[in-house]
Amino acid sequence: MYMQLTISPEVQDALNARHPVVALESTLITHGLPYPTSVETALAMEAAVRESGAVPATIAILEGVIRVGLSSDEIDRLAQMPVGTVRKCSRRDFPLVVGLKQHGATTVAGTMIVAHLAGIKVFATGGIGGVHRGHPQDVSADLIELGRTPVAVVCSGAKSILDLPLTLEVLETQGVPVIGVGTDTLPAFYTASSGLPLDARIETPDEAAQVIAAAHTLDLKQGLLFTVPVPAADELPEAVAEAAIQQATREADEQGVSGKDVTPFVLRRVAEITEGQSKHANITLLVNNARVAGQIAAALSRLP
Ligand code: PSU
Ligand code: MN
Repeated sequence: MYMQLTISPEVQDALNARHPVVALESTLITHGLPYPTSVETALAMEAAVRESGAVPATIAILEGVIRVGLSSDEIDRLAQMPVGTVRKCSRRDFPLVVGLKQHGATTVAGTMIVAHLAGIKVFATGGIGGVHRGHPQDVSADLIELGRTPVAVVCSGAKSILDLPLTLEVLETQGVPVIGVGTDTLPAFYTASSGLPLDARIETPDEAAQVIAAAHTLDLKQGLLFTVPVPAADELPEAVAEAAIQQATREADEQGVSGKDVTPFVLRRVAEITEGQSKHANITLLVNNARVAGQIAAALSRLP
């Protein structure tokens, strides 16, 4: 796929100088969090990347132009756009948004595509998409993109709105290693552990960097998934998370919500049902993942 990118001067300078850069997605800003939490969190993630010694590159499509590195004002404008005016962009959406000069918010899949084209190797987010509970035919494009695009994604696993065992199976089929950072089990976003065992564990950013460097040397083309648990003090009680998720997914089914609308619908309902209890966990893990991704990118740029 050939795409024309507009890279901010700061990000371009960092890439030219081989300084660490971390990509950040925009769907969590437009479809994942309510305003103004969305913009506050996006800016806090950028700050956390900087504190780790890396340059943040928030990725989105504005009036059909694929942008790598947004200003704070642009992030704020994006966050304030009415939901219906910004397309949620995975691989299939790029020709539409670019061709028709629309606004687009990139998902994990979409952000991986752009990050790779820009030469950015590390990307931080909250949770990836997966296989939906009760709808095993609804497989997020994130899983397929992880199988074909060589970017390291740092996240807190996936929300248990998803069928996590099936999600791990698809990642295995796609050839994606799932690596616990200081954990043996798959984090479940709001809660530190799903109880599902992972077959790889590392402890330090340097180890992560070695794995990423090996992946690029081997040139097998797949992505890597590094999973970081939500910090213990900010975990949501599992019973609270589970009850909210069950109610939200039931409502989605009852209301006939389908396709790309399912995840934003469930995210919004879970936040409403837990009345902001989830908000704190959500923000903390996003900022923590941005910090860890910055450390990994910094470690990567120190390798010979
Ligand atoms: N999970 C979250 N928060 C999010 C998303 C997922 O906890 O904001 C967003 C990400 O952008 C992810 C996308 O790539 O939803 C997945 O959507 P779908 O399930 O439609 O593939
Ligand atoms: Mn889906």
